[in-house]
Amino acid sequence: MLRSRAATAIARTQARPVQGRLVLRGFASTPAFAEETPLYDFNVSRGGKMVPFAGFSMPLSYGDVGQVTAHKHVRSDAGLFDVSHMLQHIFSGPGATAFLESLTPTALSALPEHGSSLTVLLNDEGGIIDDSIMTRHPNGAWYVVTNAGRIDEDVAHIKKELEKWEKDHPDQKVEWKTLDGYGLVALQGPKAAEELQKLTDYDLSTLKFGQSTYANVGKDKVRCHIARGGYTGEDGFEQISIPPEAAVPLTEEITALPSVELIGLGARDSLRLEAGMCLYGHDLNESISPIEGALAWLVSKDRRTPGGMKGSDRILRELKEGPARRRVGLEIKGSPAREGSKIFDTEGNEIGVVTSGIPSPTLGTNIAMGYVKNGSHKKGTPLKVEVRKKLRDATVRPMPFVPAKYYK
Ligand SMILES: *[C@@H]1O[C@H](CO)[C@@H](O)[C@H](O)[C@H]1NC(C)=O
Ligand SMILES: *[C@@H]1O[C@H](CO)[C@@H](O)[C@H](O)[C@H]1NC(C)=O
Ligand SMILES: CC(=O)N[C@H]1CO[C@H](CO)[C@@H](O)[C@@H]1O
Repeated sequence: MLRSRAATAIARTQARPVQGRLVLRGFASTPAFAEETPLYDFNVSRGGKMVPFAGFSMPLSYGDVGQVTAHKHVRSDAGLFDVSHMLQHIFSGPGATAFLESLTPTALSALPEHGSSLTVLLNDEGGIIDDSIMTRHPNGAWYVVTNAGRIDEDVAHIKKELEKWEKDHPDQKVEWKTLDGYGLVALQGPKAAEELQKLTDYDLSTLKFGQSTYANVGKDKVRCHIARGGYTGEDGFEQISIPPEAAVPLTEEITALPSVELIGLGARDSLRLEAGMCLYGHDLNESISPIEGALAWLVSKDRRTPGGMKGSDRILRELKEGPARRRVGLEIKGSPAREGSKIFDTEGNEIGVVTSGIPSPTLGTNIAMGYVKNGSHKKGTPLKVEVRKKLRDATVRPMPFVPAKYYK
């Protein structure tokens, strides 16, 4: 059922006690963990400055191009990101839709074929184990992408849930595999569609935000899963999933397109923060619910019933009464806040913490997101943020900071 990448994650976690017992057994050896993506050599040969990220060696930037220049290129032209470190899964079989739905608060069964949704994996307390994009393929199969930094936790969780599912639903089988060795790249920016169109016969003007397709791409007509959407807030294709043998040559072809530059993780982080998107492990963690995380829109109306999703007691209560803390956007005067900067109300009471912060390359102001106490979360609320031992004036701002330009 499981191919090697997930199996490796299981092996690494097999001795981890969860609630006082060993949950994962049956893998005798612990193979070395693959920490280079299929595009590692490609990245290095293009002058990638490789840094450790979520257990992988990933490009922070390329060549001498600074983060702000790379960031602006994505907003004006198009940028290509290697995101092959993320885990790609396929779930299929008669029980696939219902099983995945049981892990999330989202009405996945209402998605049309080729439709995708951002969603979250919930723990029993309604906390977020990971965020994920789930796409319905034809024949009831699902293409799912989860975060690299959460491979151990996600794989252990899915395995445990699947064992339970198979016991309770013997007639609703689920097949689960991970796409090992596949490349995954994101092409983002206002010129992404016109550039990618040069490499495919598929009419990309028919592919809207939140939709996916299989299309033949490049001179070798490689069949790729392509999903339109964007973590940067720009139009583009957040998921171009490339079979192993074509991962490097096709990435080279896309990179050779006139407006396309390779963009590293540094600019990816500033772009997603301007777009108001969360980075798991910073803006989301297992103690945070979708309501606290300002992701209530992922909790579908027909799931909002007692027992209608994992952690429904807490999630329904927070929907009704408001959560105790809430993720907000902030604009900060004077100096950029960073993760961990404390947030105060104007009376000097500590009311929260910054989870991500940058000087915004697009806006020229200091932007951040963080969690504040219920009551201090409204747009325009004046607050204070401690940056380098000084309290700076801050204001709660709506997100995204930079308006999204999706192709709808
Ligand atoms: C989750 O994030 C919140 C906000 O940053 C933080 O206060 C809390 O300690 C984090 N919890 C865990 C388990 O990491
Ligand atoms: C949140 O604040 C509102 C008023 O702004 C209040 O009615 C509600 O009870 C509060 N909820 C919690 C959980 O503190
Ligand atoms: C320019 C550069 O650093 N190229 C390297 C790319 O990666 C391969 C294998 O990792 C090296 O052999 C090259 O020297």
